[in-house]
Amino acid sequence: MSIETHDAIVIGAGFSGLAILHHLREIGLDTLVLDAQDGVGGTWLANRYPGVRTDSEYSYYSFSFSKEVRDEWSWSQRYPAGREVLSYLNFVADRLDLRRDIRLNTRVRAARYDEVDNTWTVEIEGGAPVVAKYLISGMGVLSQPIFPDIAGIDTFAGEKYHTAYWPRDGVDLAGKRVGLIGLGASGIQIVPEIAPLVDEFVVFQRTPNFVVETTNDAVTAEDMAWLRDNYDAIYEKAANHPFGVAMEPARFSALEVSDEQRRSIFESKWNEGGFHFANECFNDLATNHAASELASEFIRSKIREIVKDPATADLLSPKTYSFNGKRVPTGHGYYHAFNLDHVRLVDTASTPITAITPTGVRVGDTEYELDVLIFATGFDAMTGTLTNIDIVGRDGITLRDRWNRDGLKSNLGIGVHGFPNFFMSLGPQTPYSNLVVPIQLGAQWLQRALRWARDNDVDVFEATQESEDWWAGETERTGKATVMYTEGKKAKAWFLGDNVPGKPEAFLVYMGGGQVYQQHCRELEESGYEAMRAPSRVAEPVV
Ligand code: N01
Repeated sequence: MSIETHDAIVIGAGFSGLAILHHLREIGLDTLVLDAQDGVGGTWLANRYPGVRTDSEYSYYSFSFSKEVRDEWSWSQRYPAGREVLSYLNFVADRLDLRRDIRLNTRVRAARYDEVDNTWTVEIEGGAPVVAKYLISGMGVLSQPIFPDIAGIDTFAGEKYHTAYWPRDGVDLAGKRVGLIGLGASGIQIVPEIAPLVDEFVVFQRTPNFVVETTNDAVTAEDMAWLRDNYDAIYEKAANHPFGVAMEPARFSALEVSDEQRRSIFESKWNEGGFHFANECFNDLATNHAASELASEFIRSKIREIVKDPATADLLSPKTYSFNGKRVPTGHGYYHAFNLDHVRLVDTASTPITAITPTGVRVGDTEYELDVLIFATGFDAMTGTLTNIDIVGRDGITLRDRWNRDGLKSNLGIGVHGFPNFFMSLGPQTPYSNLVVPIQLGAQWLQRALRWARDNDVDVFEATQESEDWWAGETERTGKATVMYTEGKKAKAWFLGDNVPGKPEAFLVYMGGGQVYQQHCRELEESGYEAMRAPSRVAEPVV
C-alpha cells in the first residue's frame, strides 16, 4: 500500500495555517493542512465564549497579502467579535480556494523525522499516516488550555466550561448563579458580557489586572474605503512597530514631563482606549519601573472613578506588580460590571480557594453555591501545543525532551537543532506582538526560504546549535531589560511560563521588538540561511 506523500504538511488551520498554505502553494509546493477541529479558524473556532473579540483593532488584525480579500471583506466593528474574525478566516479560506488542501477532524498524534529519507511521517489519530519533506507547526501559541489544580474540580455537579472549549451552541446563563475563575484577557471579556444575563455572578479573583477600557465603534463603509486605500501603509506601520500595532511609537519618557502633562497624555490615550494607552503614551512604560508605576497609578485612579464601591475598587487595583507585568487586556465595560448589585468580587489572594465541591466553590470556610462554573484559566503558552504531541527529531528525541534537557532553544522561534526541515509559525521566542503581523511575515519568509532551497538544491534546513544559543541569549537579554521580566515574575505571567505549575521559567516570547526580529529574519535570509544549515551528518563507515 502506498503512503500518502506531500511536499509540506502544516498542522493547524488558523491564521498561520491558512497563510502558509497560500504562500507555499504560490511556489508550487504540494501542501496539506491538518486540523483537529471541524472547521478552519484555529483559536477563533475554539474560543467561542461570550464577549470574545480581538484586542487589536480591525485595521491591522487581518492579512494584507491578498488584494481580493482586502477589497471584498468588510469589518463591522473596531474590535471585531470572535464570530466575525471566524467569518473572516472562512472567507479567506474560500476566496483563496484553500479548503481543497485542508483536512479537518484530523488530529495529529505524532510526527517523526526519518533521517534516511529526509522526510517527516505524521501520525494521525484513527487514520493512515502522511509523509512530507517539510513539517510546519501552525498550532497556535495560546491553544493548549489549562485547568487549575484545585481540589475537587471534577466533583462539581453543575455545568462547567473552559473559555477555550466553549460549546458551539452557546450556553444559556439566564437566571443562573454563575462563578468565574480566571481574570486574564479571556475572563475580562466575559465579565461585562454575561453580568447582565445572570442571576448571581461570583467573580473569583486571585490577581487583578490593569485593564484599559475602550469603546467599540461601528466601522463604516467610508472607514473601509479609507482602509483599502491605505492598507499597505498601515500594514507597514504595524510591521515596523515593536508590538505589531499600527501606531506611532511614543517618543518621550513618562519621567521627563510635568505631572500635569503626564496626566493629560494618560487621559487622552485612555480615552482612545485599548492598546493605544500602552503604546502611545510614553516610550518607557515597558522598560522603566518608575514609568510603569506611574501608568499603574493612573489606571488605579480610573478604577476608583468607575467602580462605586471603594472596597471593590481597591480589590480590583493591582498592587503586587506594575503595568505591563501581564499582557495588558482591553476592557469593554469590565470595571462598570462590578457596579451591578448581583456581581460579587471574591478575593482569593488573601483567602485562597480551598476546594471545588459538588455545589460550588469554597473559599476559606465560605461556600459559594453555583449552577455554572466557568474557567478562564489560560493556556500552556507558546510551547504547550508543541510538547503535547510527540514531535520526534534526529536520534529519536522529542521536542519536549530536547527542551527539558537543554532549556528552551530555537533559532528565531522558527527552527530547532535536531529537527531538520521542521518550521514553526509563532514558535517560542517569536515576538510579543499583535500576532497577525509575524504570522504573515513568517509565511512570506518561509515561502522565500523554501523556494531558495529548491533553486539551490538544498535539501535540509536545520538550525545550528550556535544560532539557538545566540537567540536564547538575545531573547533573555532583551526580555530582562523590560518590566515584563521584573513585574511579569511577580504577576506569574504566561510569557515567562510562570502560570503553569512546574514549567521552567524562560522568556517564551521575544521582547526586543517585532521590527528588530524581522531584521534578524532578513539577515538570516541574506546570509543564504547560514544559521539554518547545520553541517549534515556524515554516515558512520560500516565496518
Ligand atoms: O489566560 P491568562 P487568558 N486559581 O493566563 C487564573 C490571549 N487572549 O485566557 O493571575 C485561581 O491571562 C489566573 O490567576 P493569576 C492574550 O494574549 C487574547 O485570559 O495566576 N486562579 C488568571 O487570572 C492573553 O494574555 C484575546 O493569579 C487561577 C487567569 O486564570 C492570553 O490569551 C482574548 C488559577 C488566566 O489568565 C491568555 O489569556 C483572550 C488557580 N489555580 C486571550 N489558575 C484577544 O485579544 C489560573 N488562574 C482576543
